[in-house]
Amino acid sequence: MARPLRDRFNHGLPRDLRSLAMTTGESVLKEINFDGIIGPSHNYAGLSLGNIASATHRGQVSFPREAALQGLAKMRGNMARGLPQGFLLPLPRPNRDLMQALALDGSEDPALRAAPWSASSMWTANAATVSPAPDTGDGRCHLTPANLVTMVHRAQEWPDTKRQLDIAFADRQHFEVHNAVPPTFGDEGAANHMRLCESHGAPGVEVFVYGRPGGKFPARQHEQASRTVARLHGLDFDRCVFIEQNPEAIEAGAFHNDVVAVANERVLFCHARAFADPHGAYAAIRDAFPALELVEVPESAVSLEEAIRTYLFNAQLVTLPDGTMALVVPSECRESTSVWRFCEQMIAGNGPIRQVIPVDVRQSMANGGGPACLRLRVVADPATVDPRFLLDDTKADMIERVIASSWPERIEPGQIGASSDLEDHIVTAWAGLVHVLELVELID
Ligand code: SUG
Repeated sequence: MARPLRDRFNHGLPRDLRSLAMTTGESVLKEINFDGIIGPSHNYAGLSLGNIASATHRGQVSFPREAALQGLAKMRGNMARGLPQGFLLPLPRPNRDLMQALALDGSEDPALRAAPWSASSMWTANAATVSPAPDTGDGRCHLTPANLVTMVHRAQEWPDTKRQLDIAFADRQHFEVHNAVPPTFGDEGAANHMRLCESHGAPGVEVFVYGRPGGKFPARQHEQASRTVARLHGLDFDRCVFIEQNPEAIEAGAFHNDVVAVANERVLFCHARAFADPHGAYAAIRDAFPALELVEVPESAVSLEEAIRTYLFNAQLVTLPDGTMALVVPSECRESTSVWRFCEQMIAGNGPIRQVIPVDVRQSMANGGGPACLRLRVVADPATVDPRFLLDDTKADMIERVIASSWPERIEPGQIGASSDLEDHIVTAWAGLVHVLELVELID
């Protein structure tokens, strides 16, 4: 007879003992941000319905080299702040398998033709959902790539993303990498997942935020996808919270929860209109995690529309080595009167967020991706991760040289899906990066 599911997960250190071990201060688990290196095919094809930035910039000229250098500068900034930094590589584009699967012959809608060229894997917050070892039944860190089924240009990502996760987190003593959940249930990964904990290495409460379909724009995260991920990861359901995103927020352009909320350790920083039933959501989170420190931004201080336009909440809320918290926001926040006023008042008060740091990721922002979209958080011992995916200054210099010398400077909308010169350029640039990073197993 098959053992009960819970037993099969319980071959690691029991959760209460793990909790004790974590409080001895010997935890080597750290939050590592894995940023997506922005790929050489970065373009504005306007593929994401419900993503206002993507729709607004549709048809504009893109600047892949500048985009990738902006992303790298953000990584360097966080490294300089003493934060562990990793990266994932762009996925190979154009994707010939998808071109074939869509039977592209030139007669199709240009948006469909652009899908195999998309550089959307840069937004690694959508690469996977990650449950760190202290939260899981078997005491290993579990990762489930997101199926991203709602958008065809994103649905192609997960098998290639998994290929990288399988290499980066190959150490089966410490990691488990699952397949994506079945495509019936849309899953957008960490963009709809938050974690509250006393410290990154301590057991956490995982918060899954789903949308309900039926509105003007697609609700991309299905509740059953969230629940499936929680079961796959062997989470304790008493330490999970499932809450509904506010349909008004989705209608206003918050196609992912991380556009209206972000959490770090004890802190949840969110807009008052982020959740369908905010008071019910806060109560449920507090019930599971009584130490919650809520920083809620009222509509009167920053409207939902302005929060979405500036991506105030699509920020990296990080714990600095001195134990204080900083919010790494898009530079658009600095330029908004209401948002910046709120930030200044927040810092002047005695709340948990002590610094607000603007960063320029405008090329990504124009497609709806802020600082938080560009990173996947993995709590792990860096020594257990394949070092080829971890960044240091020397490697950052190497990556920068490849980008500066081989990424296309600009892409005109008409070139996407049409120019064989551009295709050669993109393929060669990508292969150059893969070689420099000694990850040739990613080449077919
Ligand atoms: O899925 N944009 C992405 C942005 C993802 C942001 N991620 C998070 N919030 N975590 C998306 O909508 C634009 C593609 C285009 O128009 O070419 C795009 O896919």
